[in-house]
Amino acid sequence: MFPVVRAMLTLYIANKNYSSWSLRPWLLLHQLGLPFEERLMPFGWNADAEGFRAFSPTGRVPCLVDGDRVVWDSLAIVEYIAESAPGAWPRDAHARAWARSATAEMHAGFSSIRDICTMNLGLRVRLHEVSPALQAEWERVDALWRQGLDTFGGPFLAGPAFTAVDAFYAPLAFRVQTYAPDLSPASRAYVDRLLALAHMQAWYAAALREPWRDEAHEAEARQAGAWIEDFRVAAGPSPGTPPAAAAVRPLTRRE
Ligand SMILES: N[C@@H](CCC(=O)N[C@@H](CS)C(=O)NCC(=O)O)C(=O)O
Repeated sequence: MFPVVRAMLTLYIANKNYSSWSLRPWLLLHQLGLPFEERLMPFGWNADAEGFRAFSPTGRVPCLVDGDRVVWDSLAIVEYIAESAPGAWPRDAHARAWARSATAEMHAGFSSIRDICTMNLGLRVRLHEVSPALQAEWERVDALWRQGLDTFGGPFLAGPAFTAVDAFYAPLAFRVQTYAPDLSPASRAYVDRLLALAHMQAWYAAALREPWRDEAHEAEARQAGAWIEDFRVAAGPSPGTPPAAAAVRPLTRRE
């Protein structure tokens, strides 16, 4: 019996400057050293036709394609990866249960952080106001991170290795960089560790090089606060709608 050789994984993502959900499986795959092809589809691509539905059943990213299998939603993708990569979750059962709970909390919650402190990597923003709901969510994040680091000994949330729970909170590290919420020294040090990872730096550098501006995301960031700095390259032409023949042939980039 020959082992089944599966096709190369293909991960569809959107703009690195904006797409927090895309970062999660992208980072986990890289941290685990699993090869995959990255297809970056800027917001607005194919907008006049079916948009991201050309490759994703929900019209959203991330979306993983493995031969004839399509896996959508970041958490489903992480679980799919974990089936063939045991390091995706912590080895220790207690740490694994905690990591899964914290991951689920991120996946389903923190709506104020997501709505107000939207991901926009190149910006540094002074918020107009920090509502009680937003403050409470940052305090919850801080408590959760401290609990994981204290309980499992760090340097990552569920112990010595980077796992899926770190991938799920990685976009918050970029949001801390942009919006500078008050955090404990332990959480701040954890953010610095995430930001120092080579793959986080590669994602960040690529985000700053993107010339595309998605007006909906830009408007959210304008509404949130005053822009202190914008480190992105100058805005260039929008990705527009490719000709019909090329409509399902997305841009491909490899890092
Ligand atoms: N629950 C989904 C959320 C995915 C999501 O909202 N993705 C955004 C980009 S970060 C998207 O594709 N938006 C496209 C749109 O709204 O048209 C997941 O975990 O993957």
